[in-house]
Amino acid sequence: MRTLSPKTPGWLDWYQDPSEPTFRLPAGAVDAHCHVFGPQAEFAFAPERKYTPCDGGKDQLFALRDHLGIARNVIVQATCHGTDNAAMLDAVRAAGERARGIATVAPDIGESELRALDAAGVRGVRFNFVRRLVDTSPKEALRTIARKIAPLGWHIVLYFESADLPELESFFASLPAPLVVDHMGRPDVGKPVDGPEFTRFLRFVADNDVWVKVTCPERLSVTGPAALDGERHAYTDVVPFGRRVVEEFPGRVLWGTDWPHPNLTDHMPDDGLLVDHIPHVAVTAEQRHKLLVDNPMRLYWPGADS
Ligand code: 0GY
Repeated sequence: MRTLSPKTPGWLDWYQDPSEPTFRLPAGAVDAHCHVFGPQAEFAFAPERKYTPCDGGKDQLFALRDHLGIARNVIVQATCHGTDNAAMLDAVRAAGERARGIATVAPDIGESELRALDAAGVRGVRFNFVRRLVDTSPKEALRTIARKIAPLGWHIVLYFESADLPELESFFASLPAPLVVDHMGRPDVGKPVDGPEFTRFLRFVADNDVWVKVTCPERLSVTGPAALDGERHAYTDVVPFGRRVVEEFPGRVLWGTDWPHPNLTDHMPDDGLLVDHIPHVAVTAEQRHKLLVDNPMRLYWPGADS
């Protein structure tokens, strides 16, 4: 029997028994950014991974989906599984039409393998530039992947630190597929929302018709999960950033839980509280319907009824 690797020291496991959100998600709401970790006994983690997480398999993801009132998931390949998409694909298949996938692939991937991924429900690839997660992100290799996936109508999910956008922006703009940015481009929320860094990000989004995931307040926040005035209102320092993106690009924003929340070191979010963050960033019913239903359906389930 294979020996299982121990979790990374200090690893925080996902939140047990998340609270019931006060905000009721609209029918058909999509969690457009979540992962599965293993379970390790069934799906080995990649040798080149930068962390070894707790298990967070499909059954636990689907239980959270049902608890929060989510209709569908987009399951994004996590770096701990490298280019072995088996755990993600198993989860997407098991969910039937209720999930889509984002894969990580190598540049030498063949057309038949890409078509098999498409048939299984994959709709994009993820390019990761976060140095603590990947050793390298060679642009020529990524360009090759982009050229191969574009004919399938897939998109490219970009994960990068805000400080790296100036260096990466022209490369991103040259890619031949729609772009989707994780976690609002990871702004430094200690800086002003009107400051040069976030303004540059918003211009990049506008100029290139980029989609933005309004995700991970728990990852970006400095003030943290402390409730405001006893209300279920956490991560308040992230609100102006999320609100700005939703106001400027109402038709190209997506929301997600980021469950099982890899690599958080100070606290693990109550996923119920993350749902209650939504009405603070999408303040009208129309904005919320676009964010949670119309936009992800257009990108991941075009033509389907929500
Ligand atoms: C996220 C964030 C992180 C990790 C990954 O694939 C991953 O390992 O995405 C992170 O550590 O910032 O998007 O879930």
